[in-house]
Amino acid sequence: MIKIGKVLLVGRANVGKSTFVNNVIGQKVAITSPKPQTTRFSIRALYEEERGKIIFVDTPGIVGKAKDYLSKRINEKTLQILNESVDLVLYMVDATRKRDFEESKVLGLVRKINRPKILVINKIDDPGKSFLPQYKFLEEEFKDVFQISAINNMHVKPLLDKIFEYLPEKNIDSEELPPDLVYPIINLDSKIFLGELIREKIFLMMGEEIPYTTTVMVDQIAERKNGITYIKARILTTNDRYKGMLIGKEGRKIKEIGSYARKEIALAINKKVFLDLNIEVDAHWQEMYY
Ligand SMILES: Nc1nc2c(ncn2[C@@H]2O[C@H](COP(=O)(O)OP(=O)(O)OP(=O)(O)O)[C@@H](O)[C@H]2O)c(=O)[nH]1
Ligand SMILES: [Mg+2]
Repeated sequence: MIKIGKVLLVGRANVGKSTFVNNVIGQKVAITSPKPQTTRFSIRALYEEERGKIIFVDTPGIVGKAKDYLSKRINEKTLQILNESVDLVLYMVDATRKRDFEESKVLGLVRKINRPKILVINKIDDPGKSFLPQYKFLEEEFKDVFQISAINNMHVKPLLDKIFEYLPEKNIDSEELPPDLVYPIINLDSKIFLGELIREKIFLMMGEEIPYTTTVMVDQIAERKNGITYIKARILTTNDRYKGMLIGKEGRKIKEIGSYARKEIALAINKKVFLDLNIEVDAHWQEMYY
């Protein structure tokens, strides 16, 4: 018998949910960036150790006022995930940000989830910008409260101990793992994961609004005879102006994005990579995929 269960991460955008999951697992399974709603769909990833298995369900951050179509759809989809049956909920808040109506909205949603919950106050490594006192009142409502720094793995171990306390004991053989787990190992089927790695670079390297006009489609991954892994991908954006900005002066921007992504992929698979990256205008990709 081992402990095994599903743990759902909920919180507003940018609190550090994906950073937490990556650092606990010890590998990048979800992309992260300083921009809100970097995560666009739920990501299931497996943490394994001698005590058992935790299936973390990372979710897109909930935004207070979803203005555009994409953001609205992401919010709607996230609300559906909150109804999923899980063993435990981690409600993550960001100590470096003021508590505002958005946080109240998320708290309202968390209250409706009828499962055991742990309050996780993240980013306590940044005392200069601490709004910790604003979250103090939540300690009455949540029996278990952990102050952590997901980025530095600070105080994460006691939180993991507590998570395991909540998980049920099961017979491993009878327990099926979800089929849609993200494995950070890149192979010929890793189109979605590779697309995410490229999309992350757009979030990190482009100005405010551009990332929200884009998605990335990986069309082909092939092992070439010369030992090079060939990856063909397209960045979709919604109009020509954005396309121009993504290309940049003399094609510099797209080159930078491609080179950053290629280096990370090459390092991950320990092979030479050729990334054939193009930009396409498709005014309707959001309705197609979300
Ligand atoms: N100082 C500090 N920054 C952190 C910490 N955890 C995450 N961050 C930063 O916060 C930003 C958002 O992190 P993400 O992990 O992408 O946040 P998220 O909650 O998954 O965001 P969405 O997917 O947009 O909902 C990134 O720039 C992270 O580097 C932390 O413990 N301390
Ligand atoms: Mg995220």
